[in-house]
Amino acid sequence: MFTLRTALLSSLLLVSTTLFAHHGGSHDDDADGGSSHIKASQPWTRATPPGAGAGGGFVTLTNHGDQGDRLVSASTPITERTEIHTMEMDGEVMRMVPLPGGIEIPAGESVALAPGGLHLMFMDLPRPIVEGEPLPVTLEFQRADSIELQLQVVPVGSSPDGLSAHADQHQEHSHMAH
Ligand SMILES: [Cu+2]
Repeated sequence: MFTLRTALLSSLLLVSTTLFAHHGGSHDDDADGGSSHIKASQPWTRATPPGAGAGGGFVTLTNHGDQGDRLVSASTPITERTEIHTMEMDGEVMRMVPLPGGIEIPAGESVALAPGGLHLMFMDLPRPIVEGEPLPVTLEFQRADSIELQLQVVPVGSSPDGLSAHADQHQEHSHMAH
């Protein structure tokens, strides 16, 4: 019995050591030839009011490579349906337009997904997006390795500090989504 407990303890220690190593940041895939030329900055989303059918996701993507690339899809465990959208004026009305081909990210350039423009759209939400509970999202690219993000969740209708708010436009867009 004592031996068994010791063995269990050792394997627990082994597990926590492995986890710690990952958190320590010494783990870097860039070194082994992985294509990580796309960097993501300030990923965020808004909390959704109860009953809202959809939410938008925002992030700035920068292509540090010397070839163009493309964001082809995004996914999150919260829903099976995540789309890539943009916003266009249709007469007086701002409408969202799905981009099934994704978003081009030219070499050396940054593309901002932001309220009132390009965004990720989390559709058919089975539960609200909750303030303070980071939302995991995986981005898939044509060339670059996929990126896993934790979207900061800000209160309904607001934007993270340092970003100008276009809350009215996106609010209207959200209503049309359901
Ligand atoms: Cu949308």
